[in-house]
Amino acid sequence: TILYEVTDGIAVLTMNRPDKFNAFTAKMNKEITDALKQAQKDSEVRCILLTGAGRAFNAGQDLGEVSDGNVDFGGFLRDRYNPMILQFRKTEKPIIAAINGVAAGAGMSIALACDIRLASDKASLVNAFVNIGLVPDSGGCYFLPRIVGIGKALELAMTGEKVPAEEALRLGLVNQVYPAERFMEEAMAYARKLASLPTRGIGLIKRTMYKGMDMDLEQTLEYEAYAQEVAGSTEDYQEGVRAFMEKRAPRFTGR
Ligand code: LHQ
Repeated sequence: TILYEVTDGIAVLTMNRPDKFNAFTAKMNKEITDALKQAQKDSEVRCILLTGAGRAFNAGQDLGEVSDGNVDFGGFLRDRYNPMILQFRKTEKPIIAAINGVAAGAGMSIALACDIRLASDKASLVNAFVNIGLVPDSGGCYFLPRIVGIGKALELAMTGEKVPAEEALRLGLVNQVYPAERFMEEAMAYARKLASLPTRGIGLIKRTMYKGMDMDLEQTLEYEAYAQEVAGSTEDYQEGVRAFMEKRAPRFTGR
């Protein structure tokens, strides 16, 4: 249910159940988790791009699987979704959500768990949980208020209304919007740019900034000092400074 391909240092993960709007099954949750682990291990991979096949990005949990009214919701989330969301955070490489179409429910949550969100002008985000009486899950209650602020987060979660790409851009819910006709080209160009940057430094930025959101100033300053020791020991730091002194463009290798 997931296609995994590495090109130009980018691991492209395509959620591939187009006739079901790429809705999640247990298999898909597991395959995304495994693909992220694989991308983390593969030193050739310097950026990860997550997208959906067909018209949708991801419509959330496949409701066909949970419609009989006898679902262990807590177990469902703890076993399937929570490990997947945590893996986005553990992956110390930039992850882009290339939101090609609608992202709803847990499909919106995984887009929020990515580090950068790019959207097609035909895409939309729907915090669909409330429409079926549920609570935003898969990190929805963590990421959404941190990205758009508590006021807007509560509104989106309580109304479940569809947010079109342009409005999502205005809210800071997505970083860029591109015309649908050239969406994947633009998203891949963005990914290639990220893949050419100091990968270890970026991994440390990701870890430190996310940690900073949950720590006080003093703890964050201390963690920055630690992270800088690690970043300062990379080849890319040496190359960056050398290139600056020599007034030329740096050639980063991700080491
Ligand atoms: C789908 C789905 C879908 C199956 C579209 N499942 N087929 C965690 C723990 C435990 C349990 C529950 O869930 C969770 C986490 C969650 O994610 S809860 C939230 C689950 N997701 C939703 O409630 C979203 C439901 N879908 C929609 O609201 C709409 O389909 C959206 C807004 C995504 C798209 O609307 P449209 O563009 O109007 O398309 P559509 O509704 O016509 O859907 C297209 C097809 O995709 C259709 O199939 P069909 O055979 O009739 O063409 C839908 O049935 C199917 N589909 N979402 N989640």
